[in-house]
Amino acid sequence: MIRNRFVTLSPEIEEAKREHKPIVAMESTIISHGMPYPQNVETALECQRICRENGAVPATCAVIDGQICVGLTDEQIDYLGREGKNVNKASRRDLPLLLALRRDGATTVAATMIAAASAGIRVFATGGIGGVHRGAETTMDISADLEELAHTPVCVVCAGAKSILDLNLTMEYLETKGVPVIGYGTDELPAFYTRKSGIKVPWRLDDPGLIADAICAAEEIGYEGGMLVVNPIPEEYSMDADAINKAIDEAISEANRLGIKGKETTPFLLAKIKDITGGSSLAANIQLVYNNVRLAAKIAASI
Ligand code: PSU
Ligand code: MN
Repeated sequence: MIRNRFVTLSPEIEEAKREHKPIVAMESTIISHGMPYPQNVETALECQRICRENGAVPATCAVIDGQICVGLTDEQIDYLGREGKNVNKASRRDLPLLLALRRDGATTVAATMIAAASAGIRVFATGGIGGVHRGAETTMDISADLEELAHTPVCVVCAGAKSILDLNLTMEYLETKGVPVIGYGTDELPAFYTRKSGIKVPWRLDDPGLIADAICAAEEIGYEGGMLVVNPIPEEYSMDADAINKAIDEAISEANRLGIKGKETTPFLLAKIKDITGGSSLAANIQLVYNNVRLAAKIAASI
């Protein structure tokens, strides 16, 4: 735990730390850039409720006025949701500047892992992580989320990765960096909107308690880096693979045609896929996040 003048824990998180209660971190780029208003705010608040219902204290993270905030008020969440893309999308490389200039930033998985680790929080729930983009062999577009998983000791629970990414290369990268990838109740990497990708994961665990044991073992040996738990979207909300893959291909072609690059790529693709699918991808996205929060709370409670 690294406490300094740039990190603020909410009173609820301070108390949870003091009393050794289970805590689950959550990101805020998903609020500002990952979903439209008002579903983004409704989803973020519902995630916090589900987290509490499953025995853990929610710590949504963002940079507000140059402070890394661990635990946000409902008003702060509403602000990030309403402002949407006007808020800086804050990944690792943005943090020093946002702090020094006293700006606001919605934290990506990478930046949220840094916030969580600075508060000694070991479990983090989100929807999808960034990864190696398709065509990365020429663009070198690889999300900083993967490097963060290699270095920062936080267990991230997600629904796999969208096929806007090259899933095979993403798995290779995680292997090279020594990041454990654990399928929760599955042998396969889920592809976010669908439960299967055809790509094997190195480990499968069916019990949140065993995932907690792995986190504790890593901590005891001073293991550098985090872990990735991949949790398939519940069957009843999973999408038709052909339809969603067609929408993703179309969104990628459009991004290439418009020359979208850098940090704009992922938010552009997410919004485009939502439009192409007439909003049904958003409904699936919301449900898989809830499912991940439930699992993360159970893992945190077992530590
Ligand atoms: N994937 C999603 N939804 C998201 C993101 C990714 O399905 O909201 C967001 C997360 O905040 C993630 C970030 O950390 O995008 C990755 O952005 P980039 O690819 O620019 O690193
Ligand atoms: Mn990128």
